[in-house]
Amino acid sequence: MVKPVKNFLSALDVDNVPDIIQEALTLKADPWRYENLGRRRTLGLIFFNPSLRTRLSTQKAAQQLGMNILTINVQQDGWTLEMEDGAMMNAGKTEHIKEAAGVFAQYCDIIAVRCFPELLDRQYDYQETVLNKIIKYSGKPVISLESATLHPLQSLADVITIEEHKKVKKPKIVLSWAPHFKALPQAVANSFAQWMQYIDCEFVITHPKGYNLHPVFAGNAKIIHDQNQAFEDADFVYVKNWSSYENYGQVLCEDPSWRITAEKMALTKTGNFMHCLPVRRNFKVEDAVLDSAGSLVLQQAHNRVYSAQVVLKRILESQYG
Ligand code: SN0
Repeated sequence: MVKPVKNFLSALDVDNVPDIIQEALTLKADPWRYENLGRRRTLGLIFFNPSLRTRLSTQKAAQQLGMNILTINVQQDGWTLEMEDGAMMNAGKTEHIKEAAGVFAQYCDIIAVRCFPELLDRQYDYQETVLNKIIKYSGKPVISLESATLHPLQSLADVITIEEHKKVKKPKIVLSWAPHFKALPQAVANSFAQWMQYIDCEFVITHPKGYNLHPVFAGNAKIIHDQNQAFEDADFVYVKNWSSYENYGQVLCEDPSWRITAEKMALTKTGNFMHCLPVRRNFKVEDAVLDSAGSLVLQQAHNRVYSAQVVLKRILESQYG
C-alpha cells in the first residue's frame, strides 16, 4: 500500500523512492491507462516565475489523467500579492495571499505552484514562506513546481532517467557546480542531492569553496573540490550552477575552468551528461557535450511528464479516490 499523499514538496513526501520510479516507468509504458482517474477534477498551475518544461510536462501529465487545467502567470497576469500577515495594505500590493490562495482553492482540486527564492533573506527562503502560505490558505493538495529550496518533480524525473540508463547496480553519480554570471537558486542542486539519499549509488558533489549546500540536503555526499578528480569513472555527471548558501545568494566564483568540456567528460566512464535545462550553451557547457550521444537532457525533459503524472495519480487516488 502506498502511503496517502496530500502534498508533494520533497522526497520526504514519498514513502519508497524505488517504488515510485517503477510506477512512473509503468505509466510511461501505458500513459493513457488512467485517463478517467482525473475526470472533472481541476489542476491549477500557478507560476510566480518563468517555465517551459514544467508547465508543458505537467499539463500533459494532467491531460493523460483526464484532468482540466487552469494556469496563471501571477507576475504578468495577476494582482500584486502581499505576503505579510497583518500588513497595512495602503500602498503597493493589491491583494493578500490569504484571499488569492483561498480563491484558487474555490476553482481547483489540486494546486501546483512555482515560487523561486528571492535570494535576499536566507531564512525567508529556507522557511518556504510563500509555498507554506499557499498550502495554509488554500487547504488543497499542493505540488511544488520548484519552490525556494527544492525542485522535486525535476529530481524524480532525474532518478527515473538514471534508472533507465544505468549499466551497473550502484552507479557513481557526480553533481558538479558550473559557472554562471547570475545568482541562481540552490533548489535544483539541493533537491538532486536529497533524492540521491534514496537510491543505491555512490554520490559525489564537486564545487568551488564557499558553495556547500545546506547539510540537510547534502547528507553524507562526498565533497571533492577538484572537479577532474570527481569526474573520474563517473557513470552520470549532473551539472548545475547555484549561488552560495553560506554567503547567501552571492556569486563567489566565475572561474571558467569549471565549465563542462568534452575533455572533462572523457574522464567519466560513460560520458553521460545531465542538466535540468535551461542551460547557457558554451558559457556553462560546451556544445560538444550537449550535442554528444551521452547527453541525457532531452530524456530528462521527457521524463518530466511521468514524474508529474505519477504524483498527480497518487494524489488523485489518495485524496479523491
Ligand atoms: C532556474 C534555477 O533554479 O536555476 C530553473 C531551473 C529549472 N534556472 C534559471 O533561473 C536559469 C536562468 C538563467 O538565466 O540561466
